[in-house]
Amino acid sequence: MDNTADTIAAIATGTGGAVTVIRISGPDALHVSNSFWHGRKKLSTENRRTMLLGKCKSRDGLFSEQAIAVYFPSPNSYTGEDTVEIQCHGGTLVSRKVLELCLGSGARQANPGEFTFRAFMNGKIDLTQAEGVAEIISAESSMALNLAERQAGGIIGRTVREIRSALVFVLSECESRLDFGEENLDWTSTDDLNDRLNESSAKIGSLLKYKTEGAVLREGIRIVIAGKPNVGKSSMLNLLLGYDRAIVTPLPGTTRDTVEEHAVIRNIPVRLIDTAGIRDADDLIENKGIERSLSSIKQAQLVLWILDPCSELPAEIETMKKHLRNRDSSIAVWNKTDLVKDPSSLPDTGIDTVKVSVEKNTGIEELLDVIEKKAWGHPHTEEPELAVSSRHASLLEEAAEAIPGAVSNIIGQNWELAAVHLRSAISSLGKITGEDASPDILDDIFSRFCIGK
Ligand SMILES: Nc1nc2c(ncn2[C@@H]2O[C@H](COP(=O)(O)OP(=O)(O)O)[C@@H](O)[C@H]2O)c(=O)[nH]1
Ligand SMILES: [Mg+2]
Repeated sequence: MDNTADTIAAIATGTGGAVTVIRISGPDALHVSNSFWHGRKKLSTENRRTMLLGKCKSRDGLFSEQAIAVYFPSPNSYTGEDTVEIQCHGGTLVSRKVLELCLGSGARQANPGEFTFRAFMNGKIDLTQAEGVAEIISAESSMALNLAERQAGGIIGRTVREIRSALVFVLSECESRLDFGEENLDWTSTDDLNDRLNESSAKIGSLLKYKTEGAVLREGIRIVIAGKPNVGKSSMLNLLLGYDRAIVTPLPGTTRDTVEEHAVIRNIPVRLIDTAGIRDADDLIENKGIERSLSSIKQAQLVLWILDPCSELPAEIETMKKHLRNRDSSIAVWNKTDLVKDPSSLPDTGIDTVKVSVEKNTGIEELLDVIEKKAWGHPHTEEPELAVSSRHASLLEEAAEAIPGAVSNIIGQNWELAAVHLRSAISSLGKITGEDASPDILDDIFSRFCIGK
């Protein structure tokens, strides 16, 4: 994808819409477009950024379709290059034919993410913004969307560049002391240098506070619904999904395999996993299902352990404790509280507990509150300012780890070693914004985009 000298074209919209947008970007965008698009006015600098009505025509005259075209001259376009966007009737065949006209007139089919890659190469956006664009497309909740939009707007890139330029300043001071050590130039004091480094560490720390937000919103969490047979696990899955996915019967042992579905709970993308009820069973298939339940519990980030208040209570709690590995990431849920006279008299379970009735739809909001709190690791009433992705977080951590070494070597006037630590931190930060990103990193990031983006 490193060739940015040619002109690329792609269908930029999904199939099935009423209108299709075809994007052409590169030095020959105007020439390519004018060779098949014909209107009363030609696409030109005089008519830039104006919608013009015309037709896309094949040379043999067999294909002719009405289309609107807009010319965005470089550098004021998404890619920073000369760009033309053509809007034609939706439909796979029409858009395919218009794309073929582009390719027949000298453009090349764009690779996934290539328009955004060019925007990055041309300095229109940094790498964090490009990643933000991808996240806007894949956002699953309005919170994830708002945060992705903020990232695409450059909020993370700006902060990282500020930190990086503070480190670059300190590095240049260390290097000039190395080069001109004897000449007693007008140095910045070592205290001042270290103040700048400590301030940078603090800024990195405040970005890293948003690591959980990033992981939860981007990767979501796995919630396993477990418990003995017939306690209402499948009923709970159906309730949380909002539709009947799993079979619910009064017969114990109905769910024999794990059932996995995707949902969004309070803005958090989740995979909900309903499991076979855990008991000593003679049935081979049921036993296989129980094995799967136990391994699902091990892989879960959160377990909802459903308890039946009409059963043998101490044994019910005992089974739960036997199978739960991490009590902090588990919630005990007394279900069927509609069947008990006094739910407040139910015994203590030793872990966070909610009382609900799936049948009567009571206590569910409280359950969602606890799920939300456990997912974020803390109460989360407002939308966070940022959501730092795991790629950014690990590079920020690398940078943060290098700074104390720089500080101690500056105190010891060990300029050479201080410079080594600083260069390492600067390079980690540069990988976030893209100044220092290797072709591998770029390929990996842009290949996740769709064609036409
Ligand atoms: N009274 C009452 N019955 C419930 C409630 N939740 C589920 N049930 C019933 O309990 C039985 C077992 O439910 P199911 O979801 O299949 O349990 P699972 O075996 O744990 O998956 C079904 O007959 C449900 O209708 C509840 O809150 N109250
Ligand atoms: Mg079930």
